[in-house]
Amino acid sequence: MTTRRKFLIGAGAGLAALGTRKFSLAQSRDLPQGSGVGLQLIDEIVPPGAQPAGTPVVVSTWNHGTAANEAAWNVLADGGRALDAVETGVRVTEADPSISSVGYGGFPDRDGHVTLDSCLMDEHGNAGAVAFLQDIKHPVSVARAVMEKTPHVMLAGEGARRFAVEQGFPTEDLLTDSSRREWKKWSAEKHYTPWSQQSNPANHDTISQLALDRHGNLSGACTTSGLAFKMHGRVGDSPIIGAALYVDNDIGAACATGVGEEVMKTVGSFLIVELMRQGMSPNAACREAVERIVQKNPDWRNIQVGYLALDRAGNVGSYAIQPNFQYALRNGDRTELTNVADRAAADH
Ligand code: SD4
Repeated sequence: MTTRRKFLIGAGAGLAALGTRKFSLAQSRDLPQGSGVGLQLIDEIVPPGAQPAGTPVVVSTWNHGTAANEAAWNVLADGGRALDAVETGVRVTEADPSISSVGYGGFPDRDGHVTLDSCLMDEHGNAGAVAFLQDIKHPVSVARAVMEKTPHVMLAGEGARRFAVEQGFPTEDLLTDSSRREWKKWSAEKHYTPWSQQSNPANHDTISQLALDRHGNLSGACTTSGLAFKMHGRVGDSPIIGAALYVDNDIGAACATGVGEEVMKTVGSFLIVELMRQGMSPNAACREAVERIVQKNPDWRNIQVGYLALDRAGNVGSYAIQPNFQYALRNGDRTELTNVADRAAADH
C-alpha cells in the first residue's frame, strides 16, 4: 500500500519547491505567493482509499457525505452496482431538509424558486442529467431516468419537470420554513455574493459522490440546489458531464463542488480523469485542476472549488482552493471524514 506523503507547508511556498514530484504538468508553475493554498495537501497522497483490488469504496464531498456514504455502502456491501450505490447515497442528502445546498430545503434562487441540477454517470460511459428542475425532490433519479429511458443526456427546466411527472415522480414544494426564512432575510438586502458564500466554512455544499463496486466498476453522481440566491435561470456545473462529474471505467472518476462557473470553464472532472490517464495520481490530478483555476483568476482567494477523484484501483485524491474542504470515505474497514488542510498540517 502506498504510504509516501508530501505536504506543502506554510503560506507563500511555491509549488516548484517540490522537486521530487513524479509529474511534469504542474511542476513548472507556482501558485501565487502568499496564498492560503500553502496549507493544503499537495502531492502523491493516496493512502486513504488505497485498498486491495476488488474491495468496494465510496467517497463524497463534504461532511454530509458521511450519511450519503453509509447508504451507498449498504448497496456496495451487498455486492450491488456502483451506479445504484451513488443514486441511493445522494438521495439521502437530497431528502434532508437541514442541508441548505441540495434538494429539499436547498436555498432558492433570488426569486424564491428552488431549482435543482444533477447528473450521474455509469461504468459504461452512459450519462444522464437534469438542469433547472423544479418541484421534484430527487433530481438524481430523474437524471437516471433521462439516461435510461430517453435517447438524450440532459433535460432542463419545464421539459425536465414534465418528464419527471410522466415518470411518476411526485411534485412538491421544496422550500422549507427555514429556507424561506433565509431567503426573506437575504431579500431584505439583496446583496448578491455567490462567490464568498462558497468560501464560508459553515456552508455545506453540493454533494458529489464516487463509488467503486465489488466488480471493479465505477460510477458517480452529483446533485445540488446550486449557489444560494443565484440569478433565476442560472445553471452551474453540477449537471454538466465533464465539469462536475466524469467517469471512465478504465481509468477513474472525478467530481467537483464549489463555484460551478470555474469548474465549467476548465472542464475540471474530465481534466482530472485525463490527467490520471496520463499517469498522475488522483491527488496530483486534482491539484493540477485546481491550479488551472487559480492561475487564471486574480480573485482566486474568494473562490472555492474542491475536487475529489477515485481511480479504478480504489486510490483517492482530493484538492481544493480554500482550506475548508472535506471529503467523506467509507470502505469495508472504516468510515472517515478528511479535512484536507488539517490532514496536511498534521502530517507535515
Ligand atoms: C454550483 N457547484 O451550482 C455548484 C454549487 C456547489 O458547493 O457546489 N456548491 O455551482
